[in-house]
Amino acid sequence: MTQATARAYPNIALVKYWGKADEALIIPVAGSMSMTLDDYATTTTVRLDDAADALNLNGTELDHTDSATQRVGAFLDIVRGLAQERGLDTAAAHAQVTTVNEGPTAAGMASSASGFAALAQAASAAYGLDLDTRDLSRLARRGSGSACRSVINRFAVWHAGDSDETSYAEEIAAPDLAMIAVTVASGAKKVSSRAGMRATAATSPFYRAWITTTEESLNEMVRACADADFTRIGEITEAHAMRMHAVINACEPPIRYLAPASYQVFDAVAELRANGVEAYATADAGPNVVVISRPEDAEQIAGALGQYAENGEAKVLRPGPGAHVVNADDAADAAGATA
Ligand code: 2P0
Repeated sequence: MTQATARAYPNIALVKYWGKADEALIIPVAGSMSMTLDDYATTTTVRLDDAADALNLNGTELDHTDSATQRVGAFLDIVRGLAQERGLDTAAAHAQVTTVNEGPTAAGMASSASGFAALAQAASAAYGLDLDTRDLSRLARRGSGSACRSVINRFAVWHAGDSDETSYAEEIAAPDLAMIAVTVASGAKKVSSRAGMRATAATSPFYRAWITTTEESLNEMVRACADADFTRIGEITEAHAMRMHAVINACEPPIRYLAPASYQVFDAVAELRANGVEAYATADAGPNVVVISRPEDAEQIAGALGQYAENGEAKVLRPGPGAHVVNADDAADAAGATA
């Protein structure tokens, strides 16, 4: 029986993905840029067998009618399609998928990114596809857009492209950074990113401006990374995050992901800057805030921001590896650690 295990980490975007040009292929309206994290891993095993597709998530066997099982099944259909194109005899096989998330699921810590990056890597290996990094990124994108960036080591730019072939992420050089995660609420968010993006495209009057400014922000961000200009990277990151929340807030009916506690963290970060500590804040489709800093300032910033975290502690994160196959012993260790 063929099986493979892979691990991937979430990523946090400095220039965000928010809006699709093609819903079916998950082609975004603009490019984005992110850092892959070194913690909150997803470890996924795909084992081919003759029974129906099945999903075990964090130790719970999900029903085949569960939306997560169906989304994984639809993704496996894409993998089987690739296997068929290559004439592989695995093309008809179903798969048992076992996945363990070490981070909070659906709380803005990008579990769908690490999840589909790990699944793309494990499934492509189990089905015998030998994909290079670009093709693996394209495949992960079909599961969840941001997953194409979690395939990539350290820092990734997702080129929006205009087709399945041209929409993928690749590594870019950037100065060494730290991220400080301030988890103000770990519960699941009320509006999924997917639904929020659709509502924004359909009802936000600022959507056109969002698309244009995102492309501009990405170009500027790529330049700032090439120049290793931390200050500019930070300024673009924070302004761009506020613009994303602004375009989302302007929906009808309004959508609001940030909570009062989130704004307290943005204020505390501004105060740190006023006191000479360079830090900049961003937030995804949820209330949690992630702060970027130079590595040497991270512990001090985490100390200052811990009081805003639900559990009293802000967590320092560093650039991590892209999706990769792991051996069975490592996988058992990961499962044991969360059991
Ligand atoms: C990002 N987010 O760039 C942005 C910022 C959330 C806010 O990518 O519909 O879960 O599966 O393609 O990848 C979340 O979007 O959405 C996301 P789908 P996904 O990180």
